[in-house]
Amino acid sequence: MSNESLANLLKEERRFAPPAELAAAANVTAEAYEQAKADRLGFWAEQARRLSWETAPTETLDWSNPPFAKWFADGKLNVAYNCVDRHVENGNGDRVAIHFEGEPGDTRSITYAELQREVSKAANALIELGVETGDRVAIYLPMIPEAVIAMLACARIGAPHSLVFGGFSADALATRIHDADARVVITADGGYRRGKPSALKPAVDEALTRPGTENVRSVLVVRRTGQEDVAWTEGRDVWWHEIVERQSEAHTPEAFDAEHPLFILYTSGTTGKPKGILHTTGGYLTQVSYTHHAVFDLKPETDVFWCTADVGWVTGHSYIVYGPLSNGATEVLYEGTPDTPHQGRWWEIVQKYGVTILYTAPTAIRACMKWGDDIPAKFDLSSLRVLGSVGEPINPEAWVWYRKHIGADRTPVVDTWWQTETGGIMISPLPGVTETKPGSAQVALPGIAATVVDDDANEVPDGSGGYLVLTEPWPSMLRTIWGDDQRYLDTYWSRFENRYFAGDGAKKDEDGDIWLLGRVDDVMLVSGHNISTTEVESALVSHPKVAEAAVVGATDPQTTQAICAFVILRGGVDAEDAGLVEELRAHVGKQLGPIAKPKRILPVAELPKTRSGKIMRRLLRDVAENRTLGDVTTLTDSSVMDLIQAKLPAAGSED
Ligand code: 6R9
Repeated sequence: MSNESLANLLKEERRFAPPAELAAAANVTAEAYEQAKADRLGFWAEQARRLSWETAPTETLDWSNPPFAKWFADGKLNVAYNCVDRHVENGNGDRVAIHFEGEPGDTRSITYAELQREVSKAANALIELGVETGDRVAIYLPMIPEAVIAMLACARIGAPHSLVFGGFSADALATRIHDADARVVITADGGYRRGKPSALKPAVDEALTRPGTENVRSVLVVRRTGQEDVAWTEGRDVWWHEIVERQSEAHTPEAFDAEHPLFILYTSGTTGKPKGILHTTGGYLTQVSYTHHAVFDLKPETDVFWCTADVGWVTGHSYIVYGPLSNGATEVLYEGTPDTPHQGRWWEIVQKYGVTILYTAPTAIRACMKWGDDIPAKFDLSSLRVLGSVGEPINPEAWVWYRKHIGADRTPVVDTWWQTETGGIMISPLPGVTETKPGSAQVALPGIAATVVDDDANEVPDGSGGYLVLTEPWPSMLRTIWGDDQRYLDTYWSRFENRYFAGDGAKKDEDGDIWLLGRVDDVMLVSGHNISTTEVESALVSHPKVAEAAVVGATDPQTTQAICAFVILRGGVDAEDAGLVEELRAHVGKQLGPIAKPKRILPVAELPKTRSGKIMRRLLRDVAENRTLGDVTTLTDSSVMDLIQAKLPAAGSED
């Protein structure tokens, strides 16, 4: 997109200084940037001292065989000890670790002392099931405390876990079990979603009939919904309450090498089989612990933290489990959807637990905007002091709404950019330091080196766009793709020499602040101009009649690609209104220039999204180009695509 349209986009730019009170007591100040700049490795070595090591590392980074990094390689530690036991030993056993809120309204508050007992019992149960250090354990659970307990139990015994979203199909589960060669699966009879129990165990049973899953010896089943008709394979299936409850509450954690595998997490990518992203122990825990402390300004004695992500997404791993618990936080874990049983459920939870820090995704913020300002206004949200966003570029409209209607125009909003592959937050404002700009993730954190380059790997000047790259290794970086070093090299390190290419387009504004522009695979080419989907979407949702938008480039004989927009309208707007499409096209034209006007605009009721809220543009491209739909196994709700296709008669007629 031209610099002129960037200038347009930034024209309405507002800035928000950190609240004085927060800045005065902030965990991290501007000095951290200086310190890290002067001695990056020394800075990370210091952050590693946040953790309790059985053997303190003397080495920081071993980059002798790039891009295969080793961090803190001669150190030894136990992740579960760091997330649980040490807080009990420090006298904080009575502090609540997790306030669990089930969707039906059942609750359970678990202190650090209880968590230590639960994790120890679960670790002992896994050992009884024959799980040894290094064995992989697949976890396919709803958002219940046992998910966190199971992850920590695996970490405690050095068995890497592989979480699979509860919403994924038996096929997706089987592929992941096979690729990781998992030996045990931990699941539940079901979980609650949208007011109803939704079964999980049948998908496990089906997955385990597929070739490649034969090495699964045991299936450990949590009873959550109490559904009566749970099929049972004797000798393989074990109830959690039967085996875990009878275990000893004592388990001595063993220290593992800093580079011992902690977990594998699959990302679907755009094509091909899912990539098993491998994270290890010491570097990962150092960075998630530090970033959670720095970006959210967590004060463990007084804050109540809530990350609304699913534990099956990397955000749940790093900012429900390992970051907050390593910092001794008190946090909320909520099982269900934001609109069950009513659209104020989240705000009711914030009020009930006095949540002070909320971390969520732009898609959820836009849904709340669509439901109306009056809903959060009914609740007391005055406890909130920091708001975070993750998962997609947040359009300035949603950012401002979030700050105003959830944060009382007072709280900083931190837009955090990172990936499954990066393990922890990489680019984000610091709430006590940065003057925030709606829509921009702004600056690399202390100790992180990110920039924007052109096709030839040259750093672009301020005010221009290109590709986001990371120029130095970081502690929580992926170590490889499980079982496929070559794919690791090809996917991330081959586009630019010695630089990690994140796959995202980005631009630097006149101040050098970074604006994320979406996946480069999604960039559209219209009559010789590169146009980012993010910018057109952002322009569309800045129109008062549009709640959400997804934009794709569809092959077009005249212009190479034509911009095709799918929009969800705000409540009360008539989709049949004859002038609507023209009005929206004109609005985009005015904001970004005539070249960015969508050729087609289609009002729809829903958009296809992954469970982490990312729009699956690939599927919309299939629709816009009249193709059979590709892989839908990672879609939250596959019926959405039928609805969209039905709206598009030309495209829907194919199969
Ligand atoms: C944590 C997570 C990674 C991709 C990433 C980018 C997008 C995430 C973002 C963002 C703009 C942000 N993304 N956070 N884009 N601003 N604050 O989302 O991991 O699911 O692996 O996705 O998500 O495109 O490359 P993951």
